[in-house]
Amino acid sequence: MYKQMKNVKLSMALVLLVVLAFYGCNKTAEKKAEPVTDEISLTDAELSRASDLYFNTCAGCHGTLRKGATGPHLLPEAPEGDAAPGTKALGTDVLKVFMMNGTPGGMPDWGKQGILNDEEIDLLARFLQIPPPPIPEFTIDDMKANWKVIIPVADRPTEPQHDLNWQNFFGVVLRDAGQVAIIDGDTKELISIAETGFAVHILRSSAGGRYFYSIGRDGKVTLIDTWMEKPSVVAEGKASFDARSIEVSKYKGEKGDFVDKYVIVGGYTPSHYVVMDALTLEPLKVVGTSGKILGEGEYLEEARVAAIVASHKDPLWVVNVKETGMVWLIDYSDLEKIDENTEKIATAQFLHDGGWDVTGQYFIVAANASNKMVVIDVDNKKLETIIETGIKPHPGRGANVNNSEFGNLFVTGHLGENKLSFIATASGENKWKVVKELALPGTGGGNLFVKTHPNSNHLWADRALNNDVTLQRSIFVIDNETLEVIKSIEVPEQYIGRAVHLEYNKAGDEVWVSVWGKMDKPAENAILVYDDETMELTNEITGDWVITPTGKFNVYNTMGDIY
Ligand code: DHE
Repeated sequence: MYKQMKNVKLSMALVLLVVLAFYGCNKTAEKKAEPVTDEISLTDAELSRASDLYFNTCAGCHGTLRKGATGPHLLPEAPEGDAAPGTKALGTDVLKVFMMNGTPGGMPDWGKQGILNDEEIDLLARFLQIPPPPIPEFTIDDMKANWKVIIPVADRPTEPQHDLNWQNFFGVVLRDAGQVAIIDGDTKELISIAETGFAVHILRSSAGGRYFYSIGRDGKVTLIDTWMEKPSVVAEGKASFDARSIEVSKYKGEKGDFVDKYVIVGGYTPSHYVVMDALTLEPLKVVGTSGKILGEGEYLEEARVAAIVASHKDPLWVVNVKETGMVWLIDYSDLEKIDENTEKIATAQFLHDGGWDVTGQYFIVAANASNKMVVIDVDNKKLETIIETGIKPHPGRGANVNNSEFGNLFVTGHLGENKLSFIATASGENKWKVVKELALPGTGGGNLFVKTHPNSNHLWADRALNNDVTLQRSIFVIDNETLEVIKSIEVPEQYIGRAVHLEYNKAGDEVWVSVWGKMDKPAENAILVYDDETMELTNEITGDWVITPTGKFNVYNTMGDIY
């Protein structure tokens, strides 16, 4: 059972649908049905297969334990007070209809899309009517068994082994290839390709910038040394079966020097965080994140770790626990006391992604299924405010726009509606007010990421999850002064895929965009570079190796949290 948690292999189409499901599911059930009385039983082989299918297609939205997150619960009996009926009350036929046709609430039509066949739908419909299997353990011993130092610290170079401008390197996730490409931002040449975990989700840079850390959906962590003549993986480990976030320790000051001492990995399954040695990835500490909703409600075993950021001013990580809606401020200065030195702040449920305001005092994070943005005053370790912005905010790490009328603004887009919200962060009467809402051209939401740079007058936005094929392939440039769209750009027609994720170069005069196409058609995938001022396409990075590019991370901007 759950063998695929250890070796997940999803097709890109499947994952796109998981994403659509995650962001589109409705927490209330749409249909009622006659109860079924037949006893459901599955053979061991069926149970194992159904668990894998569920993990790949449903868990992101409904949770591994099926208690519901963005989507409704999928438990045999409805929990008390929950509007959605139990799956036994819905019965096999109705569940099959949902999986075949989807729902208006955003559930994908898995069957019609050909992602699940009739037999798989039937198996899943029966599986959903029996209690969910427990989440298997993944202990520190399992982590140690998966830990490997490939090049010991003593054997690594003490200075860069190339003359390249490594602070302007880009690490680009080649998602379905399970690789990360290191590209020279000056020449746009490929420098090396590192083998990483399955479906790498994000990269983060070490505080000094030398290393890239990657985290895969399979919980695999890799450490890439950009100082090597050919940047390569120097250590690897595994933190969980399923993960999305990773960050280093960045603090140096009176309380000690923790720069690049520790790395923290957030687990989706099981729900925990893991602290590792930042230079070797040796697992040092595991702390479970299960807990009560907002600190006092129902106890949830499945309380997944979403975004993590590191303070530059204190030995602190900000860890967002999705289902419980608790933001944990973790003081890592004494690993023995890390749990007791953690401040847990109740905010809003379904925390997802976010970033720093420009001062580094506030961390602003989406509680996406609650349609809220949560602001944490990290300096003073307290909840600052919660702002209603729109349907399913999705800032990525957000963008810090400087505007002469409103001062500093933090920007988030929304998945569920066509809106960018500009939130004033500077002191004054507008502080934490949405001072501008901007609709992008065309209808529907689907914006995933926004980005700007201190040296730029522009904000760039994608529309990767819009239903319209033209909008999916388009990016939009907004003037930071007028806060209006000044250009819509469709990627060249030979590239067939979604235009996703934006990243500036170190100087802030170029913007890189991925065209996330099919895995078996590299010629339709590309990394495109636009001049920020003229908004013209200047470079097309292509090749057999450009397979499903998604996130891109410039060393300088990532180490400095510049966005
Ligand atoms: Fe992401 C960030 C979770 C789907 C690309 N994604 C994040 C973060 C979380 C998250 C918690 C914040 C990490 C941090 O800052 O520490 N993402 C999830 C999901 O649970 C979800 C919805 C479904 C899933 O099963 O994974 C999901 N994400 C996607 C995608 O489909 C994307 C577009 C492509 C992919 O890799 O699968 C995608 N997510 C990204 C990227 C970032 C990210 C590029 C980092 C943005 C940045 O600029 O830092």
